[in-house]
Amino acid sequence: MQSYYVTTPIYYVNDEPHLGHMYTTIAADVLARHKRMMEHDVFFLTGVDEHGQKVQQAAEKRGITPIELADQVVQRYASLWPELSISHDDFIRTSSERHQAGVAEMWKLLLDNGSIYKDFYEDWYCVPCETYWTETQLQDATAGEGKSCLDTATCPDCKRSVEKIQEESYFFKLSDFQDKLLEHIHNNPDFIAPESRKNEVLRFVEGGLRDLSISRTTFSWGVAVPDDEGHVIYVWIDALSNYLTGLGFPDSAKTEQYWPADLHLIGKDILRFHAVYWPAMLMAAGLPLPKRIFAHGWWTVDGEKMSKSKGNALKPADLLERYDADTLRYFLLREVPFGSDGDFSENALKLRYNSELANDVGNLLNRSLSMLQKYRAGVLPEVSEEEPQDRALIADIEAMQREVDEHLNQQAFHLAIERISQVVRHGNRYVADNAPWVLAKEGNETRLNTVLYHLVEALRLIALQLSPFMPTKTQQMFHQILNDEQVDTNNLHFHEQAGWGLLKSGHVCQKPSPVFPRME
Ligand code: ME8
Repeated sequence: MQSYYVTTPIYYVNDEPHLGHMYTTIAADVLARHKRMMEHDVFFLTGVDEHGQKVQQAAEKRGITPIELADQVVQRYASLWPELSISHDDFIRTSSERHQAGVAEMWKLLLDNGSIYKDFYEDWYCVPCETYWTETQLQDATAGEGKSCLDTATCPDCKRSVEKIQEESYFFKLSDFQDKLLEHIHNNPDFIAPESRKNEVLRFVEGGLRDLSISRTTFSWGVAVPDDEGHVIYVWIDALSNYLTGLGFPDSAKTEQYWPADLHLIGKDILRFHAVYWPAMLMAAGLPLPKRIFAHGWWTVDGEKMSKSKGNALKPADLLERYDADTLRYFLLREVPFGSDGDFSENALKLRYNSELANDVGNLLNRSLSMLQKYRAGVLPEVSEEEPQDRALIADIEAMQREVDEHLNQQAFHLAIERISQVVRHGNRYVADNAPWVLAKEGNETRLNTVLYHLVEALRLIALQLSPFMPTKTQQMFHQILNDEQVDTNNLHFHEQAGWGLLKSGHVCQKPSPVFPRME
């Protein structure tokens, strides 16, 4: 069986989950579900990043210990993911014994392979980003009003204060990997996506790689450097290793089975860590590189970056009070191409829902099952002859099935949904073109049979393709179409269910009840 290993970033526990964290995790979930339906052996990993100065400071501010803070925030994630129907196979915490042991092993591998040395670090650090900055980088970045980031002592990325640090530190020989990284990126065109992000990484690497400071001595919340307890391993070295420790690295059957990862899904904010530092670490450790890294775009609210200080971060609990999980899942992946930025608006959500789900899918479901009730008492009739337009509907569905898979392999969620929507619109046109009510009036029973059958079977196959996006709503669709309370959208397989004509004549469908009621 082909394996498929997909990951999300592990989220910092300094703060509560928000819309951005939901977004990446929902995207990973859709892929995991789709691949399970393709009968791949899927491993879907998510988790939390508990270490580092930022988390330590957040805990201090609240007057609790870092692990107490981590425990609280972990609870939030643990209760949120099931509410959003997230079907992860494991949840990694960086404070766990299994993770820390794996990080220490990774360190030893890098050390044994000659990629770590001890020196002194004297430069800048941004705690919110947990990023090192050189004087030159700050000098070159503009902070506005003719000032550089060095003048204002602010981070070029997040614009918050940077601090000067001077301490003994271990370094990773990142500079050794510049050519190998460039070669890898050029030889593996699918390694970094989308294209614009790949170019960003290429420009960064071509600009020259400096060795990376990978330990700190001035705080303690992290994994201790093996045999040098005064040093804490840099939080990004610690965090990136989760993709392996989550499999039980160094010695586990799962590492053999699932590594290298098929896909790391991340936001564009953490591209450099994933597309430069992580591959270089893996090369240094002599381990295979992930097959693909996709850095998606950024959600803003009313045009502004979500942040705690602005108080505009969209909280999952508030959203879930107003909208069901499936609607949020659908909207987030439908509204904005995965690599692009998007602005979250409830108006846009309602418009999208009403036009594509209530009007198109909901309408097709309702009118088809209503007509089946009205004209055939809910019993699926026999098809005795097919016209070209019936075959065109089937051909469109079969093409959709192939194309949805292709789009998802490129993480083009919006195109996958758009392709399904095309079939839904085709279905509604088919109703209008065939006017079953006229056929009934004319007594054209043979044609009416064919039309009713095609509508219901098309709906079943539409629901099948939509199920990774909307596992609960499509479960309701299946209940009505298949008249079966037992249908489990966590356990459907294309190989068994995607063929045309699997519904048999004589099958009884339920009376329709609204799955996508209109939103006001
Ligand atoms: O960076 N729009 O954790 P983090 C879209 N611990 N996605 C967003 C977003 C937004 N406005 N805000 C956050 C870290 N995200 C590290 C990762 S991985 C080895 C360590 C999502 O809690 C997006 O996936 O800051 C982004 O990359 C991630 O949350 C950052 O989460």
